Amino acid sequence: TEDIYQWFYEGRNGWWKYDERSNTELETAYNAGDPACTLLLAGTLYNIDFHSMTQVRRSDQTRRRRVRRDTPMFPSKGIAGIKTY
Ligand code: V3L
Repeated sequence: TEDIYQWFYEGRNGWWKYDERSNTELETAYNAGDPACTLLLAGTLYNIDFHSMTQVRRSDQTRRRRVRRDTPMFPSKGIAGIKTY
């Protein structure tokens, strides 16, 4: 709720914001200096690596997306697949 930074994952033609709970988990892990963070997203486990700045499915490493940590004002398609206009 108090996060200054927003995490984004890449879609086909732009960036999506992570949901608020995931964003807080990412910020906590990142600020703790952890190398990576594991998230359960829609029933699927993903690893977000803070060095490569990518998100990858733990069960299928070919399902990889770029991620970014930026201001919440950075243009996005919406939040976690829900479009905002
Ligand atoms: N948060 C929520 N859903 C996710 C996330 C995440 N961090 N990562 C993957 N998914 P994959 P366009 C995305 C969803 O990487 O039109 C968007 O949220 C992912 O949803 O192969 O390409 C949109 O809902 C996808 O449905 O494991 O920009 C949708 O894609 C599914 O998990 C279309 O977005 C498989 O992703």
